[in-house]
This record gives sequence, structure tokens and C-alpha cells, in this order.
Amino acid sequence: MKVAIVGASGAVGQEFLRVLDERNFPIDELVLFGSSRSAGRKYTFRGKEIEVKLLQHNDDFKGVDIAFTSAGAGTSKEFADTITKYGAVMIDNSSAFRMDADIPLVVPEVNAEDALNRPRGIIANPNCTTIQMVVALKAIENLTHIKRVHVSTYQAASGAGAAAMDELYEQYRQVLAGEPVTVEKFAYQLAFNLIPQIDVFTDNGYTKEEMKMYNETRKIMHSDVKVSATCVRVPALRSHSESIWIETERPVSVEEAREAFAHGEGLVLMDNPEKKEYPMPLFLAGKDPVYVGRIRKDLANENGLTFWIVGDQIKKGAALNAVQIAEYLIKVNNIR
Ligand code: 2RA
Repeated sequence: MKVAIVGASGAVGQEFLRVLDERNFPIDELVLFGSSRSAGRKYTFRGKEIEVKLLQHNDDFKGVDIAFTSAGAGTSKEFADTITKYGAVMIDNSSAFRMDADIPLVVPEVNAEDALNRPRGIIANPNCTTIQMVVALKAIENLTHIKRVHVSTYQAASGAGAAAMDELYEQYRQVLAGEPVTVEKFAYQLAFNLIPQIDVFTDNGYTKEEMKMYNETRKIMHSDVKVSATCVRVPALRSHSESIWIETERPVSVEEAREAFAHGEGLVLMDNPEKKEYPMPLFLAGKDPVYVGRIRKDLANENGLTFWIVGDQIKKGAALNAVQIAEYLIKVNNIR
């Protein structure tokens, strides 16, 4: 299998290298692509040093079976034809194609089979907050239809890239040293703060990040579920947390929900209030699963249930989900 990574130098690109190796993904040849800023850099994969090639409109993707792309929506749009023209499956982590009707938006635990219908050779990887939420929602949707979702997210700095993580570290150091604080990657200082804005505002007062959770969840779950989100940047490093409230067609007890989450694909139940056991981003960075805890009946709605989830934004929220899509295609022998 010949595999390409476009955007190899970014936080998600680097995670692709780790996840592909960790999961012993079948690769005969790996090619790395990047912008003029990263072309020439070298990374080691399975003991072999690989140099990043400049991404160009040429025949470099001839013979490539799977191309993982995470270099921004603009690059994905510009190079989609170049990447797919010789038959490579493009699994794209950007927002470029997620809502295109002829491009599947896939979370393997929820709608893997959608990946089989890809007329343009492209499969879109959802937004990180959507991925981890629908993995949890699926466990309850299997019991009864979810009609409404309210979600507040607590999104780590990693969502804005590796440099944003570095800025958060530096801000804490600067504050403690009494130095002026560098604010470049976020609208405001993030250290000792929360920022209730991720991406730009749309006409309805929701941000693009919040509308992604509305639109993408409905597409992935093939559902009329209504999702009202508030997406907040918090001073955590690389795991996103979400406080989720759902309204279901019939009441779901805490015990029933716990059982469903405990057996849900891609989920780990971490819910024991007496022992102060619940998911926290600091301790779950780098983990594959989505962790679920704080499960309670909603006091304001007899068909309501509320719970808390944590997932690694770079891993399950991006690189791992994309690799799992590729693993599914290999399992069902549907790469070419
Ligand atoms: C964020 N979900 O967390 C967005 C993009 N990764 O910033």
C-alpha cells in the first residue's frame, strides 16, 4: 500500500505518523507532502527517514492508494483533483468538503458504510468536536431516537494547532514572570481565561464551529436531530471536553445509559461519582477512546439525559478517525 500524508509537519500530520505506526497500518511506501515552508524537512517512519516533498500539481500521486490530507480547506480544495486523479482515496481532515452532498462524512463507529459511496474519491473527516460527540450519541441512538442536543464544548488549545499549544505554555510562563503576554493564535489571552468564540460568527449568532456541530451531526447520523452548541476555547492542551444534554423519544434511565455507554463502540465509561471518577482532559491526552462520565437524568425534562465526554482532539478528533476510515476500507476490500 502506498500512502501519502499532505500537511505532514502540522500537529495532525505528525499524529498521522504516530497512529499509522502504532496501528501497524499496512504501508509499503509512505510519501510526505507539505508547503514551501516544510518541504525538505525529514521525519522518521518505521526507522526510515522520509523527506517532505513540496505539494505541487504534478503526477506525484500516481500509485498512491490512500492520501491523508490535513493542510487546511484551501489546500484540500486546490489539490483534490491532483490527489485523486490516479485513483487515490483522499481522506480529508479539513472542512472543505464535509457538507458536500456527494462526499461522505464518516465516523467509523457511526456510519462507516457511508465511506463506500465516494463518487469523487474523497471522504471527509468531521470536525473534532463532532467526532467525539457522535461516538457517544450513537450508543443512545441505538436505544431510542435522539431529538435534541444541547452541547457546551471546552476545547483545548491544540484545536488551533501546535503553535497555539506553544503559545498557551508561553502565556502561563509570561504571566507568572510578570512579563507582557503574547497573544497571536487566539483573540485574547487564553491562560487563566476562557474564550467563547471558535472560528467566526455567522448571521444567526452562532460561530462556524457551533454550526459544524449542528450540520455535521445530522449528516453523519442521518438524523433530524437538532443540535444547539456553544463552543468555548479553554486553557487545556490537547483534549476536548463536552457537556452534553440530550432529549430522547422515550425516557432513558441512568442505568440504561451507563450500560449503553459501557458497551458503545469507541467509548470507555468513566463514571463513579462516589470515587470521584470522571473523564478529565489532563489525564486522557493521547488516548484512542472517547470517555463518558457524569451521567445523570435531566432535572428539567423527563426525556432528558446529561453526560460529560472527553476525547483527544488530535487523535480520535482527527488522525485516528481518518486512519480508522482507511482501516475499514481495507477490511471490506474497498480501496480501489
Ligand atoms: C478547534 N475544532 O478546536 C477546531 C479545529 N480543529 O479549533
